[in-house]
Amino acid sequence: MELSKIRNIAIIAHVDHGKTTLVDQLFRQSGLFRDNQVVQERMMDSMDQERERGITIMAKNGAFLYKDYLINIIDTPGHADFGGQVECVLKMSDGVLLLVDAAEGPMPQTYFVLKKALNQSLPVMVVINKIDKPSARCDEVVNEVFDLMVRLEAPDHILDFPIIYASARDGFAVNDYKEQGKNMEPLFEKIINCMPAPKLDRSGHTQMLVSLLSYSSFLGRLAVGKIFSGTIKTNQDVVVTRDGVNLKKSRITKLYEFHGNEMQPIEEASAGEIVAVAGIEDIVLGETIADPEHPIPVSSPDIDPPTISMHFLPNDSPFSGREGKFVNSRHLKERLYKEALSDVALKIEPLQTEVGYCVYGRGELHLSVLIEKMRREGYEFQVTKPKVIFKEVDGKRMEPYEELTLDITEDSMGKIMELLGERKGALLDMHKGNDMLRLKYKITTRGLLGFKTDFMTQTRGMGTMNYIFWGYDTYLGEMKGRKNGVLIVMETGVTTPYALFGLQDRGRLILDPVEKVYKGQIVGEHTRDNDLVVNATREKKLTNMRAAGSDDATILIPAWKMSLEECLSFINDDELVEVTPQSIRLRKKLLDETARKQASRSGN
Ligand SMILES: Nc1nc2c(ncn2[C@@H]2O[C@H](COP(=O)(O)OP(=O)(O)OP(=O)(O)O)[C@@H](O)[C@H]2O)c(=O)[nH]1
Ligand SMILES: [Mg+2]
Repeated sequence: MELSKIRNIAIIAHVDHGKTTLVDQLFRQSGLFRDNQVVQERMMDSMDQERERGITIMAKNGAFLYKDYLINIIDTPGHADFGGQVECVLKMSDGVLLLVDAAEGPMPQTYFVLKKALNQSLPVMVVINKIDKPSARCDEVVNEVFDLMVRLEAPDHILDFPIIYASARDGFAVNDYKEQGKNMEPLFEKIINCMPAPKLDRSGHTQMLVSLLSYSSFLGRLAVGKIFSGTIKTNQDVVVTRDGVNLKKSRITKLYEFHGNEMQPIEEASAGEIVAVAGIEDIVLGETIADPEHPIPVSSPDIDPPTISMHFLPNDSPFSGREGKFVNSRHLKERLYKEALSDVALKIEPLQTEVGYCVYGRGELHLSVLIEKMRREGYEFQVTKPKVIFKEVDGKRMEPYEELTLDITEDSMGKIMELLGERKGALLDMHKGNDMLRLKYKITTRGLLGFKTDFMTQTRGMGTMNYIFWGYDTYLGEMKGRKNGVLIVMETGVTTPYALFGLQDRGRLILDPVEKVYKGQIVGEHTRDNDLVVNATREKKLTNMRAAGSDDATILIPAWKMSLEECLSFINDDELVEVTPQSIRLRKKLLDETARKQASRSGN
């Protein structure tokens, strides 16, 4: 494809503003599918967890033809925890579509992704999406986007951004939102007219920057990226390098281009095109595939540092090895390091004091998505409570802060403000929107850990919360942890309805009857602040006499089934979450009561 006929566009936005839905419509209306072809909704969200959670986790690219133009489109995740990928994939694009919800306006992540695009000097086209919403306020939102650009010190030519209005859901775009929309034609036209073609040298030496990595059991490791210079051919000898000094020899065995979200084999591709290379097993994000005679790397962007960490330990619970396929520390190590190769925001370090790994990431969701992914692949392991990463600056302890934006109804305001007060949040701003109240807080990342669960309960799922990394600031001192102790299983066995019934007054139970449990496992939350060892496996003494009505008494309150995220925010430092393909159990790190007492006496 001629360079002037290529457009490489990344779609960036806040969570849920409609990126993946827009990509669907662009694919559909470009005539990529047969009329009768059944196409899944939000097609780019192809991972299980993406479909279940309704969010994009991995950035992905796809391509389609419009007239005689090749348009590569990169769908990015909107959630702050996956922001590292946005920084990375922007290197493939020559321009961005900044999507903004016509009712919500710019949100924290809009600011973050726009900043990243401006850092890379990419031209921006603004798409005001969801104009079908009755609460849409297009003119105001355009002004807010303009103000945001000014705040970010965008240069004049970017302040003059092209604007288009759309309803990705209803499949139309219009240049004037008062017009009646028909289809996506105006958006296609604006992309080819307002977004630049790549300006690269096709006669230069081969250079392709790896911006996305994935794995297919069929093809092995797949490296996706833009060719920055020259051409790439199958059977070509190349080197893989990050610094131009350390070179790994390799060969291109399989080369692919994209059609929709599928790949088709090709023999050759040239600068400006986005392609996938299969079969280079040790290739890593940010590396360049280059000409062996002229190994010049393309610079890759600096990625924001991780803010939280968690220990991943091999499963040493008494039930270890029963439910998973991959159980030992070698499996754990290989899997974690493999993940870090394709996720720039993830860092892994071996622990000094015990067998296991410290995993650094961008947030609770980032790490819990990884845990869930590994568990589904058959891994068994244990994790500790997430911790934030502190820094020493001039001898002073600093900790990470987030800017938190909440949209809530007025009746939940009191409770939410109280909760954030306990977590040492500072209210920055409060104003009333249509029927919601918007609160802005500056809060430590530590204070925010586990807040989502409380927030959802207090707002009965009606509120929305968003946060972005604010930066490091003064350490705020001790933070109150969990108020309650836990109920701990006294001996290994099977829970009985009789025993659980007897425990209901002591606290909130998290296990059902007839579950296998081990000594030291957590069976519930105590009503008081101390831990209590209880008998959860007691059988009822059989008597010959049946007391009238006594059997009816064993009616159990349904167990509190915590999600993985809830478990992670529930546990204390001396507790672990045991994860297997079939179960999520909570346990004391030290299973033995005497050992726990000794440890607490010696202050460990
Ligand atoms: N009313 C309305 N809803 C829309 C429109 N576009 C998308 N939505 C809805 O908004 C929700 C989020 O859409 P997605 O396309 O998943 O949003 P996203 O930006 O890809 O979200 P993340 O990838 O998680 O950041 C879905 O329920 C869509 O149906 C639109 O134009 N109008
Ligand atoms: Mg999406």
